[in-house]
Amino acid sequence: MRILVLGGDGYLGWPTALYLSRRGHDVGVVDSFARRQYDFEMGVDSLVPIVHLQQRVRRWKELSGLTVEPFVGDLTDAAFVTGTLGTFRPDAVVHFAEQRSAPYSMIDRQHAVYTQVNNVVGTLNLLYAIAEQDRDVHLVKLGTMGEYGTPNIDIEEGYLEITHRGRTDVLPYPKQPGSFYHLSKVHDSHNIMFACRIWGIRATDLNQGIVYGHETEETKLHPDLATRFDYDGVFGTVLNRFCVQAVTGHPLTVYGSGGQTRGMLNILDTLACIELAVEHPAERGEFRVFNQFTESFSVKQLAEQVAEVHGPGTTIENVEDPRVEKEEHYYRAAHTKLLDLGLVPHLLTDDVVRSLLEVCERHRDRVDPTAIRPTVEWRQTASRLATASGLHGRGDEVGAARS
Ligand code: NAD
Ligand code: USQ
Repeated sequence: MRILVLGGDGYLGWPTALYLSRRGHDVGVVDSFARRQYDFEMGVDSLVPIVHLQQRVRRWKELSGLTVEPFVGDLTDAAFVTGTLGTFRPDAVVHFAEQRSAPYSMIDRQHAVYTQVNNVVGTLNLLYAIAEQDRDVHLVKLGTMGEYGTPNIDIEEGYLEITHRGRTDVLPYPKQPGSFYHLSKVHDSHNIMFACRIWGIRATDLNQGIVYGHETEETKLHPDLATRFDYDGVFGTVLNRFCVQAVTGHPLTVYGSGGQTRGMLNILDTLACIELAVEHPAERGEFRVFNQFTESFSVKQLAEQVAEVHGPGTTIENVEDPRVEKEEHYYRAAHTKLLDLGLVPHLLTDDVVRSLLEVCERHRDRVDPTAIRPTVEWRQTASRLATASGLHGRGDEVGAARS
């Protein structure tokens, strides 16, 4: 198949591109390098050094003999999206290309607006390009388990059968997202569902849980093929952060009581899920939703496992939760559809934690200890809201999203 990976310079997009390329697909990658700019803005860097996209692509060709075609541009630029689809003519588009940090979206008004413009407009441009050019292109879109929030009932895969005043229907599952970033994914889901209905597009929304891990079969082949690894208080995700904290002797920063429970998956399973979704496309006009995670853990459980594997001297600190979220809650979410398609999960064993700790140990000299603590507060005071957070620089949000 011809597969276009949007966000192909990112943490998940790059390993996905290599994985699909190695399996015989013709792969193109699209990226604006927005993620690298957030690093400059925040003054942080990937724990594992990453080379630029052109070098990655050259190294992959040299080692595998396979070509991954790069397209540099921004999805909020409609002409670029239309032109790229027209040139590459994909069978499937895997869409990772969004601003994906909840804390980044909560810094201030500018960052919230930037996040929603970047994500929602980028996806809308893509929907229009597919509708105009080839409605058989299968859109595989990365959503998030955080779209559902933490309701006091079981979470289903996208839809819920409801009986109300004697009548029954199957309706989109109610959404209670916890940040302006997570809200952008909800808005995307609605737009994609609507496009499927009116234009007959085929789409799969992958409501992915939190990804951990770093190395894949392909990225391990050469340091130039490594993907990024974020550990800072804005972009680092919880388990990856705890591992960096453990190796640098920093207390593991459990927010609040640590009862927040989330679906998680190994980066290797992200790749497998994308492959399964692409190889089993949605029907024409179908808006299909898969919950993409393999296990659920509370934040406290994750910290305890890391502390136990890393050994004596590792401490856990209950930091006041900078977010507004339930610290203790019911959590049971369905995730059978990808298993039914053949997913064989890689579970979070102590060996997996050990291998993550090894990656962190190898690069510990690159850790900036000042980047570890959380800096973004959901409950901002009125005065702080008025003056914003001091982290300026995105200027006119729409302009920034397009530049
Ligand atoms: P990432 O930030 O490392 O990668 C996203 C890439 O998209 C970056 O390279 C960025 O430059 C690019 N991008 C952003 N906006 C763009 C635009 N307008 N035009 C072109 N390129 C653009 O993020 P990631 O961790 O690889 O996540 C990829 C996707 O998966 C995101 O949509 C995210 O919401 C979703 N997701 C991630 C996780 C996780 O734990 N990492 C979990 C669930 C869902
Ligand atoms: N947390 C801590 N300590 C930390 C960091 C986080 O206790 O040092 C807690 C948070 O309060 C939260 C949970 O861990 O309750 C998860 O936080 P996270 O930063 O690991 O993940 P999140 O903000 O939810 O976002 C990440 C990705 C996002 C993706 C989402 C999947 O950045 O792109 O959509 O995971 S999900 O959580 O299912 O919505």
